[in-house]
Amino acid sequence: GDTYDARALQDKWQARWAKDTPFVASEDPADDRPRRYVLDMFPYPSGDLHMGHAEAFAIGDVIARYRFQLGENVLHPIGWDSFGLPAENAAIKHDSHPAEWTYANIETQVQSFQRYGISFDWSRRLHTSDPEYYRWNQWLFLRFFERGLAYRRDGLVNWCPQDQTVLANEQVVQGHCERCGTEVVRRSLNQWYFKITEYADRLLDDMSQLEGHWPERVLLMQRNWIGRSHGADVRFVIEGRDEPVTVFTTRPDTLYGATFFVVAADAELADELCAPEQRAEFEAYREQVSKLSDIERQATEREKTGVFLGRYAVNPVNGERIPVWAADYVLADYGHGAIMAVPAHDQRDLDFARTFDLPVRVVVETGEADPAETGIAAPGEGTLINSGPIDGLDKTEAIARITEILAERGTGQAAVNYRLRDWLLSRQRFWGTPIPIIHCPACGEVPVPDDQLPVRLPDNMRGADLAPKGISPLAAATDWVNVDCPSCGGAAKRDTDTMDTFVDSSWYYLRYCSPQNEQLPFETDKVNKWGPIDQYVGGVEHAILHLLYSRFVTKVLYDMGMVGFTEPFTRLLNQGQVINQGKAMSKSLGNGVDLGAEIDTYGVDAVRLTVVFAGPPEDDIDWADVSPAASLRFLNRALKVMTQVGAASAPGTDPTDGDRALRKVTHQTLDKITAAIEAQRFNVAIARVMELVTAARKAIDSGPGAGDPATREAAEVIATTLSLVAPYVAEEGWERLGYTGSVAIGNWRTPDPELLVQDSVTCVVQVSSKVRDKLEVSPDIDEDELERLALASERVQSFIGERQIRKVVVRAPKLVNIVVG
Ligand code: ANZ
Ligand code: ZN
Repeated sequence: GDTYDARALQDKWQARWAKDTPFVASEDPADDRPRRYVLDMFPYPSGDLHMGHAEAFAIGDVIARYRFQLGENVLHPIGWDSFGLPAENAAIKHDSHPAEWTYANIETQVQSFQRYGISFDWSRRLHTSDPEYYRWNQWLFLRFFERGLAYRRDGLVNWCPQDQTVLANEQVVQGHCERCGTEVVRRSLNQWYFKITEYADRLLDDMSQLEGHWPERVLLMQRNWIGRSHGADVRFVIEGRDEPVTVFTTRPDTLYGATFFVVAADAELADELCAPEQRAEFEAYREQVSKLSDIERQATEREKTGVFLGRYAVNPVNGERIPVWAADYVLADYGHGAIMAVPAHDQRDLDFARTFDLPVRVVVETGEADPAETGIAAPGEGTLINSGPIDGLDKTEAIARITEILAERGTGQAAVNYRLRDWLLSRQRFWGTPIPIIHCPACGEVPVPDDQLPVRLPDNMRGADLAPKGISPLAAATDWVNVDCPSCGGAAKRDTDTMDTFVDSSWYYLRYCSPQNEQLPFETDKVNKWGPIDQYVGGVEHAILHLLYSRFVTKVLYDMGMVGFTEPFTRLLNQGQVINQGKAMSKSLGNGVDLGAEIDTYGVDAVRLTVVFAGPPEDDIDWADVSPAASLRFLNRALKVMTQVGAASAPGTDPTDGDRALRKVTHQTLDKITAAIEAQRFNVAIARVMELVTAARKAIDSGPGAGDPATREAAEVIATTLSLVAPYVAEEGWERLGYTGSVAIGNWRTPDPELLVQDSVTCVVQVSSKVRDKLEVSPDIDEDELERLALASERVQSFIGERQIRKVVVRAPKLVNIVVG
């Protein structure tokens, strides 16, 4: 019928692109086109591509294709984040090897991406589960190890009882496993860590480079995650103990208001400080606490619990004895695991004081009612009282002064604290990168020598061999585990844990610059030519984990002299989600939309156009509100215009002879499209292309006609601009317009400034509401300029005469009314 055959176009142009590879980035040193690195967060091969991919990659492709159109040397690579639990769980279920599921899914996604027409440089494809890739995770681990940035220690870790593995803090979402939703418990284990805390300040401070280029909420989430607080460390003597105990406080000004002292119930210190007569009560309490998550412990609405430890601490500023308690609202691994409690000015301390009938002393006059009576603490600003040498000072002055006093007496000093913890790396699972360390009874932790990398995963394990056992499945692979120590040659064992897969994704963007290199993870000169990444596109779910780890690893590599920049991603775009009927798509709701089915019905271009046209890229798309059928009708109109123009004229006709009115529409529309693309308002750009198609249609039907050079010019601009979202229709239209090469490369037009000048409009000038003059002005004239012109008119002046001007009403560009009286 009247509709083009989407599938036929797709097959035709896919074959052409596969042959011509128009999107391969050039490494030729003589190529002096500006380089541009556009990157989409690489996918996990969980199955076929879904609507979420359709949106993210369509948006990234608009950005990449625009750069190709500008004639830049664009790097737009693709790879797969292919280690991880789902593959392993599938292998256990189907008695197979995780590689089978993984690589089959990758092939499916490759096919779908090719059909979807994304402008990838396929020659740089990588998979993190390939030994050729993961050997470099091991190599990096060893460099971190040499620099003291990878270390092993015992620690309380987050343990997912379902997945039978530890989780990084970043993978625990409100007390639950990020992957499976099971409630996370705490376990003490000996594990590997990356020392990200050493980079906390730089991770915070370098955010100034990202301000304005990254979504504000992502920067805020990172800032909160790192959680830098300024305050003081204060040392309290504990009666009967030689060593004083240090507390961290953000409010040293409230030191005179400390009425008790609290130690985290699960800290070793609590156990040590507990007096014999309190032991039974304490141990029962500690047992109860061990069952709670951090989130539960810190929930403000929870009734406060705790036990008196039978001991006293001495306040260093006034010598006052205050009781020492153990409680769960103080966390063992924050600050020093102990606090001075100031119930008048801290709500958690006040709740505790009221539960256990402890004194409340106001030391900052804030103008609030007495916290002891209202139960509401007064954390605000005010003047110090009941505080000896700092009485009368305001909060900021008092903090400075008391910190000085503490320092003079040697009982404290200014301190900074972070919420950020070191990155827990070890995973007790199979499908990941083996940690390249050998444990030798004589030599300790011995790095696997670089020339023995990669430490490959054993390939004879499958199905039930991989079932979670609480220790890594690799521990059972005795042939693999038992090795000679590289240092002394004695019997030794490999580390059996694998790395968190966030290691894989923390540097993959560097590997794309030299993906086949067998000597190095990446080549510094190539990385510095392409990097940092100009535009990164991906979901906001990675706001902390992946982006924080990538920033950290980049900084370490910078310190090693391996990359020349400190931030990997110059600009970040978080696309919204695709939802349906106002809700996230899910099996249980039955509101899933299948990408393959949409493409079969409407074709790739209509689906891509629909997701990009739906709204600004950051917004969610409700599939119930959009119409791929309307997109298809539009594309059909656009192709028809290009087809008719192609039949009526040939490339190379001089447009200056064409219809001037249409030329102005074309150039002004192109100008608006370019501005909208630069501002990442892709939906607006498409709306403008639609207007241009309408204008061209009119020109063919009732204007200068299909053969007019201006109509051809309009049709060519339709092809080039449409190529960012509807590559198949654009290529086909371009060909029908008489061109032989691809429309996609270097065909963006620059609007002619002469054609951007708007025609004039008539402005009526009134004097006290009577029309006295008419002016020809530009339609975008501003109000001041228009008022000046009106008052400068001799006719107008003669009507004003000697009378006084009361008021000038300006309605640019059409009306000025000068009220005189
Ligand atoms: C006395 C005080 C008085 C405090 C006051 C606050 C207000 P951020 O901003 O999160 O760093 N704190 C210190 N270590 C803690 C731990 N391990 N577990 C729970 N709470 C802890 O908060 C620092 C404040 O949190 C510290 O300042 C301390 O309470 C508490 F009017 O000290 B404050
Ligand atoms: Zn040894």
